Amino acid sequence: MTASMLLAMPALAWAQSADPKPWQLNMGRGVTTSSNHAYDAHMVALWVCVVIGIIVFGAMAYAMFKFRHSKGAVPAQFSHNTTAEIIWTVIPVLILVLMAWPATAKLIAMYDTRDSEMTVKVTGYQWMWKYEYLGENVAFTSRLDRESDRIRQSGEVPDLEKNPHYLLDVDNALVLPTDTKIRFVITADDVIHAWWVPALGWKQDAIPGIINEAWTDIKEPGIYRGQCAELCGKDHGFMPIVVKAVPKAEYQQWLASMKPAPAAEQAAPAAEAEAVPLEGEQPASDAAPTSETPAPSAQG
Ligand SMILES: [Cu+2]
Repeated sequence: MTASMLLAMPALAWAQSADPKPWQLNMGRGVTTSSNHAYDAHMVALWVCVVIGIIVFGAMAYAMFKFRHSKGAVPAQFSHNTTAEIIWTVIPVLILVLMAWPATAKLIAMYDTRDSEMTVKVTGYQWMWKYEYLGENVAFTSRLDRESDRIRQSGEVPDLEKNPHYLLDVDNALVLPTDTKIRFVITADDVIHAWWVPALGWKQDAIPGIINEAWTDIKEPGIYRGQCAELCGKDHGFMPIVVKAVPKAEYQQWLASMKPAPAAEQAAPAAEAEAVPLEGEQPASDAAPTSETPAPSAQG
């Protein structure tokens, strides 16, 4: 029934597929290679724990019932058994190595940003995000949507029915193409923030003066929500993240619509010429949130 419902309402299913559900017990699978790796590693660890739990508690229960005092059991007299100690040391070490091997491979893959097809620079500010599509001349800020802001300022109790994405909506979503290896360079302009969208499978610190890297490849179109994950000041809870993943063709259309109009491009050289006498102010304007020019270091 769930499958037919998903087929009947693809848009709705996409939009909600990655959100946590009430009473959800397990972690979400997410929609990227990294998130699936994390999910797989988690499931392997979970089942290893389940098997160990069954063996250990089973042996304990068996021993308690089989060798109880009322049945005439006599306590063992030995205090050390070298063979047993070697076995119960070696087996856990082997289990840990077997689990660490694939986990390490996945971790290395998570940090391999080579062969990415595009780069988005993410900058954290108190209290919003700025996104720059490097080399595309497209940049914008993304902040808490007005309705969420109104509700939080008014003191009224938010209603899940009326505002299902209270504090999880923004004015400008980060639009990304699906089936594309996207590299992120992540930094901040004031304090440490962290860019976190659970469905993508990772979070990355945004630190002033440092550029961190990450990458993603979103498999399914949809809306994926996240939040700043580093306590960054009084409005830390009010700088959500919304990623809108769309098919490649739709992304290209969107990107074209975001580029400055040709008229504005022609006007740009004149504006630059006027700006020349202000050379001394250059460092300040570099740091301003409105700067359209990506930092050279971010492109390397
Ligand atoms: Cu923050």
